[in-house]
Amino acid sequence: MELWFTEKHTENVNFSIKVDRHVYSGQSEFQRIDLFDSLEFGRFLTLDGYMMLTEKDEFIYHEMIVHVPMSVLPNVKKILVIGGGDGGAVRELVRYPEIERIDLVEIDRQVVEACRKYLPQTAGKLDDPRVTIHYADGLKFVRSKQDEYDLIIVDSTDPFGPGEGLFTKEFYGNCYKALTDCGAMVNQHESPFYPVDAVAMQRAHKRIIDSFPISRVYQAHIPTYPSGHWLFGFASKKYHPVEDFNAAGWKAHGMKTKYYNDKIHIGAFALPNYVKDLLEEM
Ligand code: AAT
Repeated sequence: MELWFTEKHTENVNFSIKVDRHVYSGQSEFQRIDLFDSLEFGRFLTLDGYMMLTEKDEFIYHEMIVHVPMSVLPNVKKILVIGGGDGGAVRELVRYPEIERIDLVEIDRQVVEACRKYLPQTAGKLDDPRVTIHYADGLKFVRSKQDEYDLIIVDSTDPFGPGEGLFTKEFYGNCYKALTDCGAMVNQHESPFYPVDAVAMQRAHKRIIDSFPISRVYQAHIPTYPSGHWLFGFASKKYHPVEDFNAAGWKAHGMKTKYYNDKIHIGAFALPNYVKDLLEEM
């Protein structure tokens, strides 16, 4: 019998991946966690039936959420990652020797444990000595922080369930306060394509531009997320993601990447007209 994972992308669109093998299922206090093996995308992680990452395309998401801000902000020493219990963002961050401390705030311990066991490709660097894992709600964690982080990466689930609070005005305001004077926040910013997703994306964007003086959106192609067209937000106190892009500084790291490069960095901020309209029409 064939087994397929299916996610409803809209009422009228299903996205399916043929499953080779069921790997793990668990129900935590917060969500249902499943891992499957597939021939096309390798092992993949879903939460409450929604795709979080696959072995074959996670490099796109994790490189874009990390290397874009890291090549703009000078002197990043202390970082807060909210969500991202799979460890993919941390794996890209620990490649920078200048980073001194990474606080990872993940609400669900069971996600981290499952990824440590079954997804070493992403979780393999969670034991780096610079990383401290806090099992807490990111919304609550940032409330008490002030002038502490050079970069905040919001690697969260979508704006329903446990991730809902990470798309609120209160959360973005607290992130602003938690950042140093030169700091920036990067978040996974949902998809502009299907109207059901675009509404949530627009609402989040409005709240971010109300909270930060500089706010830009950039894009990447992520095959296993709804429509494949995904956005990230770059919200900053001082540095502009394109004007202050330090291509030479980034290249000096000599880092091998599979998606990110200096041309992609600039190009990712060039948005299709329909996306510009969505961002401006609020
Ligand atoms: N790195 C790509 C994978 C993710 S997973 C996002 C993580 O955010 C999950 O492990 C989830 O448990 C955690 N999370 C959700 N809500 C909170 C919260 N309030 N505080 C801390 N962590 C939280 C991102 C996938 C993006 C999917 C896009 N469709």
